[in-house]
Amino acid sequence: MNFSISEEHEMLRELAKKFADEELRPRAAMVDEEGEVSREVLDKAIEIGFMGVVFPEEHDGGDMGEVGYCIMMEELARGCMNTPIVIGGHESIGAMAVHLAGSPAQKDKYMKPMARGEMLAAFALTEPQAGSDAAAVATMAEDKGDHYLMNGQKTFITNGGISDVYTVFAITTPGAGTKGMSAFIVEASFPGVTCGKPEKKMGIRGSHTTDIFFEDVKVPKENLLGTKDRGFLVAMQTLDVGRVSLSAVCLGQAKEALNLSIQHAKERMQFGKPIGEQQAVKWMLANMATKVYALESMTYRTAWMCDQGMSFSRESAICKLFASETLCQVVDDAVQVHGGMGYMSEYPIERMYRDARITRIFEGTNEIQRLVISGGLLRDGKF
Ligand code: COS
Repeated sequence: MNFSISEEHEMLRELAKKFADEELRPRAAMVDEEGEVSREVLDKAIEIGFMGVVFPEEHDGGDMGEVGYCIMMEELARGCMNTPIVIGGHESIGAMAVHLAGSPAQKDKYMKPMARGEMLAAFALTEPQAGSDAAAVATMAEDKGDHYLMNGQKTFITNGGISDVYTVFAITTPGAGTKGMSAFIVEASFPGVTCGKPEKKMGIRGSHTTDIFFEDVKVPKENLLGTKDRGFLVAMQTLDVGRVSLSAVCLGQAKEALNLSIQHAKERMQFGKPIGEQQAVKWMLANMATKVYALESMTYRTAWMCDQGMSFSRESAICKLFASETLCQVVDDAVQVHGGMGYMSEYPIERMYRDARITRIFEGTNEIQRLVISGGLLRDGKF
């Protein structure tokens, strides 16, 4: 077993850490208040190459693998939750679907500008009546000979309205369930593609979440992603990868909340001594650290499995489940350690508490993760 980090990955960590310290943390409260990650910050992230870290060099990516990508996401998430969520909507799932299923021609046309960050991507699977039940997608893509005619609506799409390209899942063979869905690359500029207004959210307010509407959109035949009627597989395989990097985001936020709590426990004086000398607070910090360490270990092990080409569906569901629940427990304890200050918007913990909640819902609710995990256990008859 080798748990050491390569020199390249260490350099990437330093780069992401510096970016989080200098660009993200100082702006985090403002981003939450204004409801937007600024273009300036995104442009800087693009310039450094953060939008394509996980993709291979031949497609103008950073070739850092899933392990490198998780390192980057963890460090960025220590600075703020919003920027890695915007990057993740693009890199973890939007562009990832093209990386996993795209033809050489599609990779030439779309992957390269996406990996360079010149083209922002989003993943459009969810619909008003198709959330956890991803197979219930109603968006239709009718074969019209030289193109597909797309009609339908997607909802809660991260990076909606700011993306140049959407990876869209639509029905090509009605009545065939998961075997009748196909994936498409749909440019935002195609006539008939429109988006709704940004949703007002409890947390991660700096990321755009909108509906996307498709009205008689002519999607060229060459924009079918992967094999016709096999789009459900593309969605599932993409989400497998996305859930690992989401765990890295949870890890970064959880570490930040723990560090803020340690600092507060050392500084806050009550009964004539720092509250960190009270057993109740010591235990909370110990419990937080234990969960964070377990999360760190499973995230990087699963990212490594992904890079080795091993099967990791179950592990990525376990990661996503544990990561989001750990983050919520850790930020909840962090509020408790901070006392009244943890409840005030003036301090970062209040924002982190709100931001954390979505992680138990998006990229597959935790109930779905439990279904995926237990389904595999019962099928295999063992862990
Ligand atoms: N990798 C490869 N294949 C997979 C897979 C995966 N991770 N998950 C499912 N499949 C395959 C199954 O093996 C099955 O293949 P066969 O029909 O050849 O046996 C097929 O896909 C259908 O799978 P299943 O029968 O499990 O489909 P269900 O409709 O029961 O749904 C869940 C499966 C619930 C797991 C799926 O709908 C899901 O993940 N929902 C959550 C969606 C989500 O995460 N949304 C978030 C919004 S997008 S950010």
